Amino acid sequence: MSTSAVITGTGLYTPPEAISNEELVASFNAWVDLHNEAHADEIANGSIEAKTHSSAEFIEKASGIKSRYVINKAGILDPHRMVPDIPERPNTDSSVMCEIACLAANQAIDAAGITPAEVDAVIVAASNMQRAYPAMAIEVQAALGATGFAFDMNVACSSATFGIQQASDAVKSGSAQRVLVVNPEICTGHLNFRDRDSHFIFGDVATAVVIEAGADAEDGMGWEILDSRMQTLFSNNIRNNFGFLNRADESGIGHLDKLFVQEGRKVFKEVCPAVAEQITAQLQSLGINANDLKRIWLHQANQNMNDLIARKVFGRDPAPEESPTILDEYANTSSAGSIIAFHKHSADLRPGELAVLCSFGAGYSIGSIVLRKR
Ligand code: CO8
Repeated sequence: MSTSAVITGTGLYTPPEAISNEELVASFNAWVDLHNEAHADEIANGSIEAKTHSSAEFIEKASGIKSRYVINKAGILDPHRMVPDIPERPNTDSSVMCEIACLAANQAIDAAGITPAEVDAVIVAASNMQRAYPAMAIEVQAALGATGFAFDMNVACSSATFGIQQASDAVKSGSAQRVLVVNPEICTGHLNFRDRDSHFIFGDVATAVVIEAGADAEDGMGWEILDSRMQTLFSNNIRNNFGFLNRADESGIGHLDKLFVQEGRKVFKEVCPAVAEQITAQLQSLGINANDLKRIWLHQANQNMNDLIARKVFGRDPAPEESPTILDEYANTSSAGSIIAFHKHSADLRPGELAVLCSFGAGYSIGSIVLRKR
């Protein structure tokens, strides 16, 4: 593995519809009132507990989220439905996940200054795949007109950074020359909009990056991948039991564990120190001082988490531009979050400047990539 790997292009697809905290809370509270009215007798005799209203102020204070983009707004906000309304398509049409993946991917391919046919590997790396098979990546490969091979992978929120490492290894070993890693995240499909603790957390988006062998990348273009570190630590604190075996036990069908469930406080406490330690150890082993970093693009799950991690890494309060936030506008978009921050807040870096791209989440999984602007 002598050649280097370079990120030469990024892309971002943002759905046209957005839901503010206020809109989301109004719909949630309307559902709570309907629910409590329908169960007034059981609530009065103590057999069930009344549901409690949500609050836009709580959401912004606890998470930093103000709004989120979604594939379908009306279905989510309808208090009688609270699920996105995304009609199934015939197998002869592009699937919705493939469609948004291609919208991000084509931008990344254009930014890299290559043609789709020059891409010889496609990795769809995301938390929420639309179906079991054929792989989403193979549908994306065909829709783009890419060549070579394609596969899906899922490491929840760390799917993008783990995918970039796979791509980097592929170009370094020569198994591919130009790899597209694409992260279509339709998180609202697996979010329980009737759960007060988590109904505000996620949004929908797609991101993409192109990784090329250094020898193929135009001089002065893109970001050299100096180092990548991946770590996984098993935890049940972020879990979703949806899967093909659900039908083998009818008693569990429709239960809430088939959607996103988390112990948010535990995640916060356990993941923040592990992320800061990983980045710090990585920088030390590369002989890089944290203050030589121009930027860290962190996973976008919670503003308080990011503030804490950035403070631990830099050993001081970083300036807002050193650790950019997109969470306020996009909410948590799982694997896409750090890539959105990278895509939107990287154009001002100059050749030679150093930065870290880092994700963390379910698994637990932590991926950190040190980049140098070419
Ligand atoms: N409105 C008003 N009050 C509320 C609400 C609400 N919506 N929700 C909770 N409260 C109340 C609680 O009842 C509690 O009240 P009390 O103190 O009286 O008991 C109080 O607020 C505090 O509750 P919490 O302790 O739960 O609140 P926190 O301050 O911990 O904030 C967070 C909750 C925001 C969830 C926070 O814990 C957090 O962000 N933790 C980290 C989560 C994280 O990073 N998770 C990563 C998950 S993403 C991932 O890995 C990808 C998974 C795959 C994608 C799936 C797509 C669907």
